Amino acid sequence: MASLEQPILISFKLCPFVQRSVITLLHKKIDFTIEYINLRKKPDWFLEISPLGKVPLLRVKEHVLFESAVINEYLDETHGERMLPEDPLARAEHRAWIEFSTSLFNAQHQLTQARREETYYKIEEDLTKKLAPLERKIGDQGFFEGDSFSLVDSAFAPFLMRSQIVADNIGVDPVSDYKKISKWRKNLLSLPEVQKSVVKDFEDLYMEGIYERGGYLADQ
Ligand SMILES: N[C@@H](CCC(=O)N[C@@H](CS)C(=O)NCC(=O)O)C(=O)O
Repeated sequence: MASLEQPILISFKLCPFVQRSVITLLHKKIDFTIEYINLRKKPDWFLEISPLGKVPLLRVKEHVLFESAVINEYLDETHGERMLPEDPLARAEHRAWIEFSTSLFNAQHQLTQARREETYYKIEEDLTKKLAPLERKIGDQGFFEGDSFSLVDSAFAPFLMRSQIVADNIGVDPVSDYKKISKWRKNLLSLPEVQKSVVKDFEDLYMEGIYERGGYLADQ
């Protein structure tokens, strides 16, 4: 049974931002409760406590945290070994790359929605270009930096997981142009905290969403 002190993560099964926080919770081995809501029919209690009407939310005692990057930093500061560097400059750099990961989620999502061939290829080209500075920045040991899992790894893993699913099911894979990111993806997707961060039928749900949207990607 869930303890009253356990944080509660308010979630949506397909949300990459929620997934970032689940990965951090699992990596830190923090006991938590997860509660799914339907974003198409947001419950009143959720709208009352969510300033932006978005998931994830983390309920901690009488507090409600929002914004996945903030939730992750709170979890990091309060549990176990730090997942951000001690040095302020390095830490700021990690935060900047976490912010960058959001732009990849957005591009990835737009790619699944584009209807016209021309729009689709423009988004795909932009997404592929966006990966170039990341390839230059990341290390070659299967993590963002060095040989340990950081909050940056946690932030990018949902994008990398979705890119692998699309590669496996549709054969479209901008990541495959990049050697280090491909290695990073393979390593992160082999980790238990990443594998267990989504529901069991996540791949089917994600692909169903793509086919339901009926964009150009679904026809590849
Ligand atoms: N910057 C936010 C983004 C969260 C976000 O966009 N969540 C989406 C689901 S993936 C959401 O709740 N959207 C509300 C809506 O669609 O109405 C974070 O990092 O937590």
